[in-house]
Amino acid sequence: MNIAQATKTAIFAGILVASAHANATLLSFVNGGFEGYLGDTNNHNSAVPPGWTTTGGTPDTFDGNTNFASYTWAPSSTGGDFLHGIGMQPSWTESAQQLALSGLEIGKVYEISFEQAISRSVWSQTGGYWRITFGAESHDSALMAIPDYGVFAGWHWQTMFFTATAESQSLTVSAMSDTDGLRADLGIDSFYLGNPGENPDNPDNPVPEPASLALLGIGAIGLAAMRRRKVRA
Ligand SMILES: [Ca+2]
Ligand SMILES: [Ca+2]
Repeated sequence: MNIAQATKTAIFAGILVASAHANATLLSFVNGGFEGYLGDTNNHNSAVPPGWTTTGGTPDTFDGNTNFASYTWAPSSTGGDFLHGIGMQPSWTESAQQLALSGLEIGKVYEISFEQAISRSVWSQTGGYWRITFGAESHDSALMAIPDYGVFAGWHWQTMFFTATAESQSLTVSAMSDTDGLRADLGIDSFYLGNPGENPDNPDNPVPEPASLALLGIGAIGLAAMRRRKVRA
């Protein structure tokens, strides 16, 4: 293992610890940052990062510097690697999955948020979007138009809400093209699954002011005191 790989591994270990902490109620969801792949990211490597499983086609792990075959990308807001998928329906769908995520509360609403991007390689032909399936529910992200060669149109946040219908559900991200028979090359990164409004990286989520956080704390203490009084009564 060289120094770059050792550094990557160390960073990834830190991310795993951090994400396990952030998702205490979703212990089995890991690696929304798509980090930890140690191979060549400037290639169609047909490799998904740790925690993810390929369920269709050959999704790849890329990073902001991936530029073979005229691809143009840039790092997402959280950086590092990301997942690349090709959509060319109906014959070819690249998708990745996390199977049987446990610790869900039936009837509870969960936020799924992520950043998405599109690039134009020598093979790309059209625009596309990500289809996110969590349990029995599916949502499509906003459509991205194909950019010109050499142009990167940016990473764009998407926020979706899903209601759990089981304590254990599978999560699948599928690359979709906007036109049958034409190919779209898509990226996805910064994937979050958890309580609504609590993704610290999602700029669409309001960040509570320190003052209101303090008020919430006081409120919680007050509620706890009321409960104690009720128990005594
Ligand atoms: Ca990443
Ligand atoms: Ca591939």
